[in-house]
Amino acid sequence: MKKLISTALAVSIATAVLASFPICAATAPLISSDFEGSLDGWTARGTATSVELSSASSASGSQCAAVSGRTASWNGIEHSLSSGFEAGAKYSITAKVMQQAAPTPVTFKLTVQYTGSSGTVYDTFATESVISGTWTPIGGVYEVPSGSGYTLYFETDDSNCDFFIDDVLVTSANQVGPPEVLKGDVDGNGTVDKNDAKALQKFLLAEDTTTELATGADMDSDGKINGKDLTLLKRRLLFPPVVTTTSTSATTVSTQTTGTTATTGGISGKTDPTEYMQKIGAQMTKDVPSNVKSRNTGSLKNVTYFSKKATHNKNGKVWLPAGYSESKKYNLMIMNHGIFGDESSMTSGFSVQEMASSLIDSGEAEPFIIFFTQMYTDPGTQGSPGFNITMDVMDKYDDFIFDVVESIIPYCEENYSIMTGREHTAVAGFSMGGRESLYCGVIRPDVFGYVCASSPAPGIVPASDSFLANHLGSYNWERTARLKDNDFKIDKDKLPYLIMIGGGTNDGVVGTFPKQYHELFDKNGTPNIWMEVSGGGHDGSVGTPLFYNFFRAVFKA
Ligand code: FER
Repeated sequence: MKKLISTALAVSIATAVLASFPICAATAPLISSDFEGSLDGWTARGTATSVELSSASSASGSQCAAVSGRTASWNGIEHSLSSGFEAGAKYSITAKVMQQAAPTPVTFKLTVQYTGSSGTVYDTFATESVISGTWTPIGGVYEVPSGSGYTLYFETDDSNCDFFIDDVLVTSANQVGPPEVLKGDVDGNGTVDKNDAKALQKFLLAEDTTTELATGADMDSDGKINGKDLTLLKRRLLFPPVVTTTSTSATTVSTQTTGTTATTGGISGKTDPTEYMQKIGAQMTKDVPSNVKSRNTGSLKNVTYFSKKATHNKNGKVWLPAGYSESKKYNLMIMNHGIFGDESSMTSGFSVQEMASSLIDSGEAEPFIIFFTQMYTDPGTQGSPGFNITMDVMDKYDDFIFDVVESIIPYCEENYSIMTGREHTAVAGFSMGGRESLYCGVIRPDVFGYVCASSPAPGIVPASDSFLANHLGSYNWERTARLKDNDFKIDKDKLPYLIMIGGGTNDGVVGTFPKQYHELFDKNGTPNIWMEVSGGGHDGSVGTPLFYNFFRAVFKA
């Protein structure tokens, strides 16, 4: 009862607070398609293309629109923007897209076709890289250029893959008079972050009704502040809108009758990865000379970077080899920890810095710097999640793939003297960090040329083991794993130069899962090196010899 009263009180106060800011009346969306009942005016673009409602997947509800049979990248799904779409006005256009057909990321494009003064214009205003199996938000604010016959459509960059769309929303984004409303900015400080959610929650629980809320608290623009706004704000923090710049100069394309043929644009390499892995595989050793592990001559320091995916700062540690100098250029190694670990976890127990020091100082390894990560990537959590085994937590570990590509590597490029490109970028890790390293290698071979997984944990492909089953009971593994077995097939022209996996015969945590990853690569014809340590457990007994071999071979193909 107390809670009911306080909520009612909070709402009435909230309404009073908002009354001091005139909020423009919310206008009905131009398009709001959830594909639960009908295609809602969406049709196929391209003669061979087919569009239908599907319950194979959905971003919300139980259905989406499925697009198949595309024979060119511009084929897709379209909707006319005939009524209410006015030149000079701004519209927010958002949607979710998903593809399961391409193992490597596909760039999706949101484009408006219209007739301008000099002919047909294809104006792409939002692009998003979409990895297999993940519903991904796409969209932005579009300022309508002068013209006529506007049509909105979804296409891709260089792929003809089948795809799904869901939750398309086109609404007016015009600001009517001051103040400018930043949705979700509850505390009015010009940014949207977890403090806004905290402030709104406090307000709704009537813990703090003295602080004025900014108009951004009214997420759904209904003139009221209630639990719905909090839910929407939490969603907004989980799925930040894609930041796109409204195109000022649209590209005029003279013809699109044949479309663009898919060019994979092969990754240039020095040595053939299959040959390189054969060569290195033959030289593998489990004996690490003790002097190689004896001292660390480099330096380690704490760093903080802004994670776009987590929408807050995250910590890392950077190791620089002895004599590091801005006048030289270094390779970059990303080093990932085990579950519930952090950026300190891999700095002991595996002799990582010691072996890197010794091998770089002696010239046996190409010089590299190491970025020790804290993988957990969650807008709602600072640092590691602590011991908490849920599928949502596993999902936030998998979101590391965005963090490393969008934020960690650019941070290293800005702050250290490193060489860029897959030839100079490696990803390695232990257990959960091995799992994420494999995920990065399989999905982003364009970014990571060298991949090493020590005792990798299960779960990138459907798997159930006692560790998780004990905590979660029965679970729909098929639905939650991000990849399918055949995603372990990597195009010949994109193969990493090294995929090294290690496992111990006495590992009581991940059991034979490491070997299963190796077999999955083999089954898909993807070259890889497997090292089994007899009697090895879930620790450095596998990691140390594996990294020793990896460090000697990395960046040398
Ligand atoms: C699992 C077993 C082990 C799992 C993760 C781990 C995601 C990770 C262990 C570690 O990082 O040490 O089933 O599921």
